[in-house]
Amino acid sequence: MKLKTTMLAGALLLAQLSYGQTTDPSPYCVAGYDDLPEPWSHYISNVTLGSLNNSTGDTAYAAPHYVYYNNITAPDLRAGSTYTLSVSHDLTFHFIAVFIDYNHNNSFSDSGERVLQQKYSSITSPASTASITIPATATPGTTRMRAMVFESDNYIGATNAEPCTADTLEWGETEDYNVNIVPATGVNEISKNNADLFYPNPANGVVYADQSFVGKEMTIYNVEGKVMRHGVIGNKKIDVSDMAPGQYVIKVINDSGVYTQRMSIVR
Ligand SMILES: [Ca+2]
Ligand SMILES: [Ca+2]
Repeated sequence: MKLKTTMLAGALLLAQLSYGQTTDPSPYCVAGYDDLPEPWSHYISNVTLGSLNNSTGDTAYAAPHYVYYNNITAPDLRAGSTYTLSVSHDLTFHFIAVFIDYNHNNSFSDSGERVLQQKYSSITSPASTASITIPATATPGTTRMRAMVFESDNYIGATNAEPCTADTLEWGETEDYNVNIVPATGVNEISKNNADLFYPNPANGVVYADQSFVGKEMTIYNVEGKVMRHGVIGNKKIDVSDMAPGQYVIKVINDSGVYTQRMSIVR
């Protein structure tokens, strides 16, 4: 009996090692399907984004067709950079949608977090793609992404797909992933200059702005995207001694476009 128990435990451990993904979406909302009034398969067969390339075949994950692939290496996605997202699927459903919880509040419903969506009439290819730009204010670190395909008579006429199924959706598949948001390097994505135009970086009590920014409007965000400072840059010397140590993003609109730079304050 003990041997059997040990063998069973070993088999379970092996299964976990081999198939470490989970069917528990928490702390995110439920996103399974009830297969009612009768089973009808819809599936995601591949998700590609950066170094992520996960093929899962032409059948949905076991009912209720939700799986979180938390055992796959998360692709690095740099804030401010643009990537091609591709989702392959069958063709007979109502919606495909992908969400990324950029601000880490355990909800996919914030503005800008639905990064791909196609509705029934526009789904004519077995692959849906979108060019997505990671917001400069996206919270760095491990970040949840959710891909869904579904068909549901309860959802006909809806304008947008929602990230939670709440027992109202009939047929589909949902796949959750981790992506890793990497802070912008502090290099201007738009400017032709390659150096920090706010310096030193990391800063302590004072940040100096490039002369071209004097008189321009500046916003400083924390890593959660909250505005910490907003105003016109009066002179080159900006006092940040009242700001807590941490990571920030400085955004300035000057004559040549929008400039963003990741800035550390250390003491
Ligand atoms: Ca799949
Ligand atoms: Ca969110």
